[in-house]
Amino acid sequence: MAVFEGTFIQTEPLRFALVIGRFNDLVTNKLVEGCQDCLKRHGVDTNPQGTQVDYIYVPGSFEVPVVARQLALSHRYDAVICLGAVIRGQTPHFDYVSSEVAKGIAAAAFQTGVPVIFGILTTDTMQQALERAGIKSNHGWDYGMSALEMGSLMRQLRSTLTEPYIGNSQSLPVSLKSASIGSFSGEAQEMS
Ligand code: INI
Repeated sequence: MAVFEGTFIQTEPLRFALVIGRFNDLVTNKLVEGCQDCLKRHGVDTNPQGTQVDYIYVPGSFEVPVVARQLALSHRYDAVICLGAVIRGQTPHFDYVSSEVAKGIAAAAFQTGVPVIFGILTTDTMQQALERAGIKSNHGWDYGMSALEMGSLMRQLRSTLTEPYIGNSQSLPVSLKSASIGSFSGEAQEMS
């Protein structure tokens, strides 16, 4: 058997989309900076004019999932990173927005098979949000790390799991391999 895990090196082929909610942009702009810093220090060209990262802005966190799903469906990206900040106010709005965003982001990943990173801060106060967006630490960095890890892991899995596991098939002659596999055709799609 084997161990598969993501890596943080050789990031040149990886491509990412950042979906960013403008609501509470004092916080979300800082998350973007933290995420860019992480990707850049791991060798990713974060320039919007470059070939590795696209930036897509939406009004608020509630709009993030539909866009994330569309981007994931394109299969242009190794991971889609969702950045937003939902801050509790005096009304139940927070609960509606935060629960829909969490469900929507999970659904986008499940439906497409593309890692969709949950980078939505949900806090009680603006102070708590700012502390997590640069004042104490910057979770944008962590979301970048998750994207690198998942993006590279999924590349490995796609390139390895295109054949079903039939015991120690590595040691079989090619003719026997195809005889035991039958007419299987892998569903995994290679990124171009
Ligand atoms: N959007 C956020 O990203 N964070 C919030 O805290 C927030 N609050 O509290 O209202 C918020 N609302 C806007 C929402 O995401 C949509 O953009 C809006 O409802 C239009 O669909």
